[in-house]
Amino acid sequence: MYTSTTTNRSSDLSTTILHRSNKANNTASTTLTESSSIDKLREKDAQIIALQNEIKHLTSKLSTATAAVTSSKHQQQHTHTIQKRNHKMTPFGNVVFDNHTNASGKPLLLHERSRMGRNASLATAQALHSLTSHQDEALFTSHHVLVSRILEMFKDPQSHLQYLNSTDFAKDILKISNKVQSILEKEPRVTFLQSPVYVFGDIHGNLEDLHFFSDNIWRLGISLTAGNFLFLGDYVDRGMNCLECIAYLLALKLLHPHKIFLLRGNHETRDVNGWEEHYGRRSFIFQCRDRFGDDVGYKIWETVNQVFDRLPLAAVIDQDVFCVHGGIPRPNPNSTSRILDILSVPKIAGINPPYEHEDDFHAQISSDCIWSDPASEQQEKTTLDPKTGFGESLRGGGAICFGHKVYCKFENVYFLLYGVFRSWFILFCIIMSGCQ
Ligand SMILES: [Mn+2]
Repeated sequence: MYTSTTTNRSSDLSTTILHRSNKANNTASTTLTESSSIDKLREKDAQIIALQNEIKHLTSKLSTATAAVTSSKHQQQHTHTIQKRNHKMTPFGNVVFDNHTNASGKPLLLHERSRMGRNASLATAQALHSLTSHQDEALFTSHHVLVSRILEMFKDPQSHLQYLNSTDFAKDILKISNKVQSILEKEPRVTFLQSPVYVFGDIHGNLEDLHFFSDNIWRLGISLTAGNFLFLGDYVDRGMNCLECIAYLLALKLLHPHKIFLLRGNHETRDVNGWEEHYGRRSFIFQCRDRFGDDVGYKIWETVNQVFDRLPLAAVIDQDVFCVHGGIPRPNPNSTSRILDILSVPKIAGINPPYEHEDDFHAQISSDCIWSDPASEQQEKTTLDPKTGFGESLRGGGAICFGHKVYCKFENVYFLLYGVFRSWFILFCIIMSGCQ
């Protein structure tokens, strides 16, 4: 603070003092303003800190929410993957077992068979399933020991002539025949098969045909070839190697009962394969007796015929393809299904000649299966009964032929689309739409 000494100066001084006083006032004012500003600044700082905290809180909340969304998405993807992995494969389309049942306990087999695709290797899956049991493996091994000499002989018959003319071969045929008989007794008279299936016509004692098939179709062996193998009958007579052929086929049946299926032909009857007068050296009975002598030869012939007595008469593939050696049998007036008629034939049937237990109806059904023929165009016009579609065959002896009308009426319930009748009528097609 200053004090004035003169008026002017006093005035100046006063001015100065005033000024200074003002300055002092200003200073005070400034001090007050600064204090207020600091307070405001502090207030602002507090607001900023509050805002920063809020931002932090919101950021944290946002990141938590983002993490939750990401986690949720990931979880959904993960769950989706698990659901996909846990998606169960349908039992049908892979393997169909006889013991599948629905909720009411009824078998699903027939229903599911209709849903199966043909391209899937169903039979292979079935074969793999059949190999899972240790008991089966043991059985397979014991059977393999029994048939090993026959399988070796089949590879090169010329180097096994001593065995083929020995009693060992005769004993092997008898043993295999007895075992195959019990396998066949468990099979129904109509075999229901799943594709893929190889279907073979008459073999007729022709070993070269069997070699051709084994070299080209089951080159790696039956067990390593996908699918089933169906033979339509007529294994003996006409050819010179009836014993070798039937021994090999029965050996295959014994080793692979669920892959090899043998139907019965008209030559699998005693009246035909014992007809030496007609077939001479090419008849089955002649070859048995010529090879092993009358006694052992007759025993072989009779035992193999007992196997023939037990062969199934027909097969149905995928409920589409009906396979039989001869043809469609005549219906019984009271029958609802020809398939059921064939299924009702006794498990042991001589046919020609019949056993005492075979009644007339079953004798006719089984005889028609192995003997009947598709009618020619000429027979269609002249021989056939217009009501039934059946007529007398040119073969005589009670054999019949069947025409267009028979196909149309045949098992339409089952929607059978194709028939396989005799080797020379392989894949005889029936177009259902043309059969109204
Ligand atoms: Mn034939």
